[in-house]
Amino acid sequence: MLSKRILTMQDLSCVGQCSLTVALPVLSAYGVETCVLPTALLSNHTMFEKWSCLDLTDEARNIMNVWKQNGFKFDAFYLGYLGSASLMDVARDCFKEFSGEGCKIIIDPAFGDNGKLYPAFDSEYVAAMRKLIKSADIILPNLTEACFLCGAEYRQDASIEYIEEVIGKLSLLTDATIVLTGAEKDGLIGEVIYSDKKFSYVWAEKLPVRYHGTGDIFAAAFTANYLETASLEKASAFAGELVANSIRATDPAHGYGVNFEYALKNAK
Ligand code: PXL
Repeated sequence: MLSKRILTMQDLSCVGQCSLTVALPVLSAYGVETCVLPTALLSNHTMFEKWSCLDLTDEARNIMNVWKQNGFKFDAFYLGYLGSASLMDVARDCFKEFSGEGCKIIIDPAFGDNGKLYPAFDSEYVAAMRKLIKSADIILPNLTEACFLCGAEYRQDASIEYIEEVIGKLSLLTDATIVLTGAEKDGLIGEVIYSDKKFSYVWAEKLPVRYHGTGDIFAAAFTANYLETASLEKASAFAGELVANSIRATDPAHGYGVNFEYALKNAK
């Protein structure tokens, strides 16, 4: 049986249950051949007080030169935390060089949460991402990222009407389908999806705790399921369930990520 072959581009945080250490196991568990282009090597993710970071732009160029000679192609690209604007040029060149037939580009902007940018990022990074999402088929921003990208005010208790207004603004910047994650209403959490100029919604019970790294689990599981089902709603529900099960399995004393390993191991 032929499985899809994906290239995921994001950082390798040695400690932290995020980016590549999440994407690889999740995509593999769901039957996707997962190739990686690590964008940066970090001691740990940047929600810890201290971290080190080696940008891998130069090595990515070396890797791509060899890939070209080997003639590699991919069925999809899935991008998460990149680390610097120069990696976005690398990404664009990857799309040009290594897209197989019908290749899908899925981008999680992965630069902020709770109304703030992650510590390593600034408005230049956001501006570069604003350009990169023009190449995407699907983007997976949370509300913070959507607001930064389109210049809207971030509102903590955003109504669905406001979220739709933000998505409307964001859709002026890209033709990509927009799957806005972490929307909330009436005790529920879910996705507001904007595709072919129409909105749809996927809701689940909102759990009373929030943890770091759940966006990366959502994006990896969404990508795996979407490649199989081609359904935005099914992929969102599937990914939301893995996130919820991971949160349920997490000891609150474990503050830097969620127990997705348990959820994956026990998935039916
Ligand atoms: O989970 C997103 C993420 C990925 N990679 C690194 C991060 C973060 C969020 O802070 O710091 C290095």
